[in-house]
Amino acid sequence: MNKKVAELLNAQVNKEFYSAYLYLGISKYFTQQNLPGFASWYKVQAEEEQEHAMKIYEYLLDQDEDVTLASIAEVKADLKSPLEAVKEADKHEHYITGEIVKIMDAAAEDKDYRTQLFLNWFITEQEEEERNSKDMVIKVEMLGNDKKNLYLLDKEVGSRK
Ligand code: OFO
Repeated sequence: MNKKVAELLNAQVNKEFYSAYLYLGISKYFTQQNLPGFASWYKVQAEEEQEHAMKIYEYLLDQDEDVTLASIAEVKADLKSPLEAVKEADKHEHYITGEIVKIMDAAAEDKDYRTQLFLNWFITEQEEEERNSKDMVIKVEMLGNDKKNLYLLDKEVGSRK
């Protein structure tokens, strides 16, 4: 594998673990706000992000590449409202999509078809995650100002397995 592609994939392992960390932070915020449905939704999301990290980790090892397990950045814990929390997640998903595209570009430049095929899964996944995070922002924007509506929304959101 081309060195640049391997480095970008390595860095992405870290970014996916950071995503898990970020979502755990958001889940914690919602737990502390007594909104267990949202807390559970973001905890499930944190678990999914760990799976994404492991997918890339395993792919690198399968290709006989090394994996650097660098430290994961701290998550700043100063969320001030449910809307800010869901917007933070939405912004992050767009950032991650951009990072996946960068790796795809590097793999395409190197005619690394195997990595492009591998990354297709992530492109599809990001499309779904951007849609989900945007939906969440729209719902909280519409209903989040009213305590009763937020309570009902929390019940709905909490049904995610
Ligand atoms: Fe890793 O799926 Fe979004 O960020």
